[in-house]
Amino acid sequence: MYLMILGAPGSGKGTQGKLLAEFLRVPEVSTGELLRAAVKQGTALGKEAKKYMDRGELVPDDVVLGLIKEILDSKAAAGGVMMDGFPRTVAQAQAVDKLLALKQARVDRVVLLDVSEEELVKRLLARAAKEGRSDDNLESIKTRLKVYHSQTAPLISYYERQGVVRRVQGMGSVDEIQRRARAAVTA
Ligand code: B4P
Repeated sequence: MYLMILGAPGSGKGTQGKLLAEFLRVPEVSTGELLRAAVKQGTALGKEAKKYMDRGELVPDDVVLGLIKEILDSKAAAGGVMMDGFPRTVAQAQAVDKLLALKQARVDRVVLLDVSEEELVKRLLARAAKEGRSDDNLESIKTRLKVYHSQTAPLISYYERQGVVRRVQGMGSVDEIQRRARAAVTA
C-alpha cells in the first residue's frame, strides 16, 4: 500500500504517520526528517536545503525528488510506503505518480489531517519551546502556513480527482486521531 499523510505544518503528520505506518507494516519516510538529517550531517544537499527550510520555504523539487526516488526504488519500499510531508507540490505529485506507475502501483490513500490554524500555531510554538527546531519561530511558521495554502493544498483536489482522499479530524488526543486515521485507511 502506498499512502501519504497530508496536512499543514503542525497538523500531526509525523506523529500520526509513524503510528499508521506501524499499523500497516510499511516503512515510513519523512522528507522533512531526511532533509534535517542532511543538514545535521552538513552534506552539500543539506547546506542547500537549510537556506529554504529556515525561511519556511519549500526545498526545490529536484532536490526532494532525488531523495524520494532513491527510497521508492529501494527493496524496503517494494511492498509500499507511508510518505510523510511528501509530495508537497503538484509537480512532486506528478513525479511520484510516474515513479509508481513504473512499478504498476499508485497512491492508494491520502490521509488529510484537518486542524484549525490557531491549533497549528499553538503546537509549533510549543515544540519550539521544547525542541528548538530552527524553523519553529513565528515568522517561519507564518511562511510555512502560506506556502502550505498556495503550493500544497492544491494537492487535495489533485488526489480527490483520483478518489483517494480520506479526511480525518486532526484535533483531540493522539490516540483518538489515530483511531480515526486507521478507520479511514481501512474503510
Ligand atoms: P516537515 O518536517 O514536513 O515539517 P512541517 O510540515 O512543518 O510539519 P511537522 O512535521 O513539523 O509537523 P507535524 O505535522 O508532524 O518539513 C520541514 C521543512 O522541510 C519544510 O518547511 C520544507 O522546507 C522542507 N520540506 C520537507 N518536505 C519537503 C518536500 N516534499 N518538498 C519541499 N520541501 C520539503 O506536527 C507535529 C507537532 O504537533 C509536534 O510538535 C507534535 O508533538 C504536535 N502534535 C501532534 N499531534 C498532536 C495532538 N493531537 N495534540 C497536540 N499536539 C500534537
